[in-house]
Amino acid sequence: MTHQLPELPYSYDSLEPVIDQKTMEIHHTKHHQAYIDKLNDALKDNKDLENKPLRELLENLDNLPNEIRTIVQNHGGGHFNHSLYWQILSPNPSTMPVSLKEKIENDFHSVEDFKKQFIDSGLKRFGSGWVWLSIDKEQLVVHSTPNQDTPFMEKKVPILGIDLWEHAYYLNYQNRRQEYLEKIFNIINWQKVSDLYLNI
Ligand code: MN3
Repeated sequence: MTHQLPELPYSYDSLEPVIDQKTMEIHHTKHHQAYIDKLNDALKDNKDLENKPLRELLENLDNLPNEIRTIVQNHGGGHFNHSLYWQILSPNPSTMPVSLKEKIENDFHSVEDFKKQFIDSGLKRFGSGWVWLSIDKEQLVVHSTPNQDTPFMEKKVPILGIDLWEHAYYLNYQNRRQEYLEKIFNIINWQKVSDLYLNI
């Protein structure tokens, strides 16, 4: 079983004006597909690894053969991170379910404080990477990772991740990463984030 590009649960133009159609189409069919192709290529001579769930590979990078470890970290990470990103966006964003809201208020004082910390963390990530809301033991935490590194590398489990690579926002926002991060809060699928939180 090789890894495949997941279908989006909405059309490429449906996240406009926050994310434009062309960005979505190139991001999904070119960038995400390229991570999958390179991941599959790295695993093709190792049937055991090819059949393992992606998360298991990413949680145990140290166990991989030296010659493919970095490829799986970069391209397997890219596949995982983008698959999560598509899921937690929505053209019809839901309100935040109560249990998640209470957990955020408990761990960040308020939803507004969480958003501020999240945007700040995204702005402080130098170069390309991701900003996350993850579970660290029992605690919700905001953090960022470089490149396509996943929170699993820090023993954290992500429930919300935003792509900070310029390919995710450059056509609309150019150098305005802050505006992209602020606007993207209008299209978060909080029901999905909550499902991930409850099923951790
Ligand atoms: Mn990307």
